[in-house]
Order: sequence, then structure tokens, then C-alpha cells
Amino acid sequence: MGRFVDADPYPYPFNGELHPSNTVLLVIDMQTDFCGKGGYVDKMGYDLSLTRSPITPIHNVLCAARAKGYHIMHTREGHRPDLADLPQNKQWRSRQIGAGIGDPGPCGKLLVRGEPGWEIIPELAPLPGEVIIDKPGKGSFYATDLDLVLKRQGIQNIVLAGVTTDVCVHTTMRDANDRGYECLLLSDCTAATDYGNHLAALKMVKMQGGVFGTVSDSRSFIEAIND
Ligand code: C5J
Repeated sequence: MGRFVDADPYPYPFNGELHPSNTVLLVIDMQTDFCGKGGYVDKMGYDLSLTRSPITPIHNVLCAARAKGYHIMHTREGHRPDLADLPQNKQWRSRQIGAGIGDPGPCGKLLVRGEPGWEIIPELAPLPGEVIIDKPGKGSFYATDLDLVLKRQGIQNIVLAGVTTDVCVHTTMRDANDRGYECLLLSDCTAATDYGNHLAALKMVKMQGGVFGTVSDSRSFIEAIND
């Protein structure tokens, strides 16, 4: 008999092969720039209480997954200090909305590697030995070595958490699904800058019998791995 997480539209993973050795908890972009005062999302004027809402559920899932020996990985979105990897249209678009990537802000240059705002928030700080993937884009596979690292570790299952549901989390989940990884999104461990978009993004995953994977929550995931 396999191990499954109670999830919608199907119990996760499809084959019941849920083990610490083949499963990673991937925490996406829980940086000050996305959920802290003075960061990129704050500069754009969005409600920080939305992107901060997953902090406690992610903390709970991290503790449970670490205790059971599951793989843990984190991502950070950010650009080189000289902005050589910042597409011109991304810079232009961010300046239009008053949060120019690479421009100075209260937490240093927005979305720039090495700046205070780019750091993962202290509540969810990676532990020594946990892989951190630095990415210049929305997806965690684009222009990174994530796929190489996952393959080297024999990982088949990706449990997704972090922000934002409709942008970096969705882009990563779609790409992971295309690559054959079995994906689970924890609904209370993710959030968007717009609550309607968060709900729509969850709904999109579940179409066609789980076109990008399946959706559960922190409580069900913790229950399943402690069972
Ligand atoms: C965005 C992200 N929204 N981490 N990045 O630009 O979702």
C-alpha cells in the first residue's frame, strides 16, 4: 500500500510513492521583496498581508518535512548587481508601476542579488545544506540548474509552497509538470497579490483531472507524512 496526501482532484502522488528520498518541498521566493515592508511588492502598493499569509503554514510544513528527512529547496528571484541579466522589458514594466527592478528602495536595490530585500525572510531561513536556487525569471527551471539537482537526487515529487500563486509558483509548477515531475500545491502555503488570482490559479491546476498536478493544504500534507 502506498502513501497518499488527501488532495483535490486526486490523492497525491498518483502512484502512492511518497518518500523522503524522492520528494522535495520547494519553497518559492519567500523573500523580503515579496512579503516584507519596503520590498518590491510593497513598493508596487499591494497588500502585504496577502503574501505574508503563508508564512506560518510554510513554517509548519518545513518543520514537519525536515523532521522526516524530506528534501528541502528554496528559490530566490533576483538579478545580477550590474543588471546584465535583467530583460529591458522587465525593467521598463517594473518602472511603470513605481517599483523599478534595480532601483534603490528602503531594503536596497529591488530584486537584486545580495541586497537586504532579496534575502529569504528570517522566519523561513534555509538551514545549512538545503539547496537554494537563484533564478532571474518567474520559473524555477529557466536559467537555473534546478533540473540537474533534482535528477541527481532522484526526485520525482515536488511539493510547492511560496509566492506568488499566479506568477512564480504557477510558472514553476507548469514547467515541472511538463518535465514529468508529480506536483502538489499546498493552498494555504501560497498566496498572490490578488486573492481572486490566487483562487483562479488553484482552480487552473485542478482542471482536466489535475492538468498541472493536484492541490492540498499544510494540515493534510503534515498528516500524511506523519502517518
Ligand atoms: C513575481 C513571483 N510576482 N515570485 N514574482 O514577479 O511571483
